[in-house]
Amino acid sequence: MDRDTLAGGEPRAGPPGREPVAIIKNAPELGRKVLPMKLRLALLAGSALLGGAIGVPAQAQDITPRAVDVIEGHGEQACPDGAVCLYRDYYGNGSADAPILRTDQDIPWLGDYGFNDTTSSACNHTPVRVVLFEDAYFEGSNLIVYPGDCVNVPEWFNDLASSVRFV
Ligand SMILES: [Ca+2]
Repeated sequence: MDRDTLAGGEPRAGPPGREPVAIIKNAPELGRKVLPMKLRLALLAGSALLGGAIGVPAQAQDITPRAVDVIEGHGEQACPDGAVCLYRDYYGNGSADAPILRTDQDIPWLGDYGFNDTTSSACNHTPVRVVLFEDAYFEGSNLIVYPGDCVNVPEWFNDLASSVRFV
């Protein structure tokens, strides 16, 4: 699975004033959280596309109402439209199921989801850039993942990400 492609992934300008989003840890509260408008639109667009598709893999359903979840899975198809997905292993976990963190919001501490210093590859299925940071609260060295990209993190960043922010 060589996903090292920029096809369809030209960097687009992110929303200029995206408000910080508080992380809410339990699922019932997540279900009530109001998403930023651009993300809501992206999720709606994704749902509409999926609604018209036949034979879409089960994993490709959108992740609403939960805004952050961790599943066992593999491959780009496990990352729904509107989400950024962090994979424990390279190449989207290869052909074996392994943990995937899926989010449509900033996460200042990936340890809240058991994903600290874990990420080896990532997919960005949102219209905005996301930045993975070496340290919690968006500090330290960082790596940009552009819209549409599914990439292995470089060796120097392997198992380092501790926070993620949409920009
Ligand atoms: Ca780290």
